[in-house]
Amino acid sequence: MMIDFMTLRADFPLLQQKNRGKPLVYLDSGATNQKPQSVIDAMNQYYISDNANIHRGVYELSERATYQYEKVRHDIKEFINAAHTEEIIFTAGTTAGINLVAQSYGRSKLKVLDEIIVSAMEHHSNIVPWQLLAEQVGANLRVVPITDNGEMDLEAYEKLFTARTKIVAIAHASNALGTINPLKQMIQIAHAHNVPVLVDGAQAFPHMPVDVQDLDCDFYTFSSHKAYGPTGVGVLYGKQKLLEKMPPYQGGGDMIESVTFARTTYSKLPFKFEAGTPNISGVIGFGAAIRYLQQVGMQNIAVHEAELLAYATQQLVTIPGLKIIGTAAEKVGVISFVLDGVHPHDIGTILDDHGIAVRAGHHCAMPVMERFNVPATVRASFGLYNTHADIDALVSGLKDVLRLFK
Ligand code: 7TS
Repeated sequence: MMIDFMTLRADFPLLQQKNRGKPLVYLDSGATNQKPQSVIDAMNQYYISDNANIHRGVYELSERATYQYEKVRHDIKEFINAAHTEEIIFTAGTTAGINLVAQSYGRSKLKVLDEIIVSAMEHHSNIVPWQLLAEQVGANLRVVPITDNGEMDLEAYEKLFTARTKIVAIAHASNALGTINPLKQMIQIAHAHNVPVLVDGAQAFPHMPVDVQDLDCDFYTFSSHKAYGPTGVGVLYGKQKLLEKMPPYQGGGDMIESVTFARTTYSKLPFKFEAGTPNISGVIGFGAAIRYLQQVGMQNIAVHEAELLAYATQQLVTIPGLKIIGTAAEKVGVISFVLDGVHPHDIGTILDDHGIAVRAGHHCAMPVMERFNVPATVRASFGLYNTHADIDALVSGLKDVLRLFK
């Protein structure tokens, strides 16, 4: 089905506003993206008519809330093609999912001198939880280097495996470079060494179809707020046979079967990993976001954003002194760049005056900045609502930056 992306913009009420008196050009979807009306409505409707705690009330309202919450779990299972609904754990976001795996799987499996493979293009949330684990158990991190164009160095990756390697944690797509990693190949290599792989899907899930069985990843995490849903909610997918053996990460209500001071037993999956009252309205909002993504179609989104990326790249390279950081063959709609003689923060501030929202900084990927020897970059990142006009505005804003600084 052909989708007219121009008309989809009208689904996002926030995009109709001005920024510093100019029409808002929102190019920071990598940080968080805007929400369609249907997501906002679903959350409002939940509070207007269905709010109750879940999994405990015998009354109709609680049953309704529980049904809606569990339906989203089922819908996400279908959306990412997981084998079982119990493999979908609701979390607070990508960061929470990675910490869960590091502390539950990692802490129970890793011993002194064991090794964790991460890459040099990871977001801090796929580095620091592993460093914390490494400190706790006496393990070490091994880092996959990246090439000059921002791709994973696969030869080096393969050489990092030793008998001590216990887990690999890699991004599906880099938030600072845009690189889409050759996950299937990387997972096959890890599995050949009997090592499980956690995928940080934060920057891929909103942009392309994801099939966890086809990837054969062991864990896959993502955030709702980068996928047109609300903040404070996300998913950890894990293979059932791994999740079943993992100890609970947090204790509390809803994750137990019975509690006595002598002995507590835990709930079955997925509840074992969902202690306390979860973000019910957030999950329901995320469910509406998934329906929205299904209506537009992930393949359509991938094609639209690839076209935007090609157009933006072609336009930006015409700007004198502009250098794109991250020129991998396969990229999501993320362009990081620096401009000769102008600090990225100054570029961000001038663009803001033009109504353009971009991110300037290290993007929570300081090792990437170090690798490319830059203090920071400007990053334009796209969502399904972006158009050529947004990119034209960016280019015109950058020409103004040049006028002011030269
Ligand atoms: N992993 C990647 C690759 C990310 O890009 C981010 C957030 C996270 C993990 C953490 O996600 P969270 O939802 O738990 O915070 N990235 C960004 C960004 O690029 N700009 O702001 C947040």
